[in-house]
Amino acid sequence: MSRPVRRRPRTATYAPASGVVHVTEQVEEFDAVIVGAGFAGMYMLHTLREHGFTARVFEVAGDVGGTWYWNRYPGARCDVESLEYSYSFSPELEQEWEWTERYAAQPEILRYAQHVADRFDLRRDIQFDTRVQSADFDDTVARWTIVTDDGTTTRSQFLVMAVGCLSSTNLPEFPGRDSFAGPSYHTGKWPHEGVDFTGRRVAVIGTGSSAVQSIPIIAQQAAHLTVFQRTPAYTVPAHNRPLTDAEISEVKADYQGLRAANRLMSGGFGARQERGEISALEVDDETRVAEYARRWDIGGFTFLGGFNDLLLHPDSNETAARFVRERIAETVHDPDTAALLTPTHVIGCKRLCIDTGYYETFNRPNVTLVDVSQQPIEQITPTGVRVGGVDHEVDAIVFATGFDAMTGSLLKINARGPHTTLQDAWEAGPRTYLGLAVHGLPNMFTISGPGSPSVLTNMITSIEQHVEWIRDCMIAMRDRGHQRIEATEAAQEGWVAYVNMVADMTLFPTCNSWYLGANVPGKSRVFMPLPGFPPYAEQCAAVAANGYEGFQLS
Ligand code: N01
Repeated sequence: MSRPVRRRPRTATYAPASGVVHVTEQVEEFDAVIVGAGFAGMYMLHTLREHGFTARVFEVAGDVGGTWYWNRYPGARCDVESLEYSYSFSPELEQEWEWTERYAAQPEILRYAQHVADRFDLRRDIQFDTRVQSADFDDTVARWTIVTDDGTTTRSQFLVMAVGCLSSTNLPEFPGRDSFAGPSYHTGKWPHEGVDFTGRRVAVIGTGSSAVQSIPIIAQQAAHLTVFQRTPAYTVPAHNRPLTDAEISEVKADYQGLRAANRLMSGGFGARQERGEISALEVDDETRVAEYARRWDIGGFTFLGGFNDLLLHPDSNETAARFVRERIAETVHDPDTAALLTPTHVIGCKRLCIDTGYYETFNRPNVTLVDVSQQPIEQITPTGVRVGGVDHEVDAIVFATGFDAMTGSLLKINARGPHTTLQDAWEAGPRTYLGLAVHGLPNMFTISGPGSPSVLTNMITSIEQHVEWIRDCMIAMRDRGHQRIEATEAAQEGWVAYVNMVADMTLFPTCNSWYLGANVPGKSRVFMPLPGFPPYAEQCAAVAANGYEGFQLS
């Protein structure tokens, strides 16, 4: 394993002037500074180096892995199958890595990221434990000046934001939150040494994917678990299991074929399950229910793949929603609890959860569900959580309250272009061209930025497509002697209108999801991801083929 870049002592030179000794810093300069060493930053670094560019990665965490470095809560695992949630850029890597389970757990995915870092000797160009604070673009020389929290200044031609879509935790300002006397945890910043809840009374606040995965495991450990639910989740069984040698061999025999097929899927994954090409309303009830039952038994996201209009037509969607509601009623013994767990919104409008024993957990005698949809959490007290005047006493609180998604981590960096800051440019919500660039911030790229398919896809498929597009753009600029690239305002406006138009054709904007920023009080409501990977990838390729249409190059 190579050694990571350490925080360096500043090298000082002495420049006497006017009889006074000044200290000036030697500033290191790179072709690109990359922010973040998750799957996006790691591949960006690797491919830039392979193509003769110099790059430095800054990463807040102590090692690679991004979301898989931080999200160590009990039960954390990927909801895209492990054979598909992996890099495709290296056939050797594909062949040598062995996944053990259908859905990989967090420790295994982190080991994979660490293996990639070792295999491609990435750590020598990554500076860990370092936060990028600000980045200023000097238009006279077309260079970014980047300041990190170790007080160091670095310069680069390009700034690549690989900060992740779900990396800035959302911890609501519950009244009295900091008065709680016991330990509290956020699922997205879980202690590395793990937490033992044995014999303790635990509160989990939230019922999104992180809660759905952790609740069944915490319930097995805790003396009592109280779940505070604002919106019930739709969740489909994972049917996780060990992978067999036969299925691994079958995929590895034509891995690139599977990758190519996945790139033709709307979400960039799932090509091994066939997709229904007709409306849910074109078949009779019996056929439809049989199809949902078949897919329920397979498990995972394929549940929503049986018909082609489940996220387009409310009546079609309702048929799938009804199927899940019936499973909840069948599974949960107490009718009041079952009713509370039953969602009424459009299924898939908030990200579908994939679970192992979630609804069954509410049959346990040590689990209580508290509805906070009508009466919000009133107060966190030193001894628990108060709702509607009732104190629920607990020894520990788990905030499974999600993330300031897609824009949170980008806006924490003070990025300043010649005439605007990113904060000002996005005051009314994120605006990008292709989800890759922002007018007013030249030579800056965002990997899986708002306005690109990103979180609606297998993230690694989207990351690879963006990384390769950015790399090819940098190569084209080098070949043509260009120093500066900026998305035009007109191209950006056109793209924002297009993303809104596509989103409005779907049912996605109909509920209060983090896709819309609705989970963070005060955040602008803009549907951030773009549905549909294949047409998007074609558009990006066409932009490049047409000489980076919509960008100004000089
Ligand atoms: O976060 P979430 P998450 N009072 O935003 C509730 C990915 N992921 O960390 O729905 C009370 O989904 C909130 O309630 P509501 C995946 O993309 C993937 O679970 O806003 N409750 C909600 O129930 C996922 O979608 C995997 O009404 C409050 C919960 O907290 C994304 O990350 C695993 C509240 C937050 O749910 C985020 O998932 C985990 C308040 N003030 C995560 N504020 C897999 O790969 C928020 N809530 C499987």
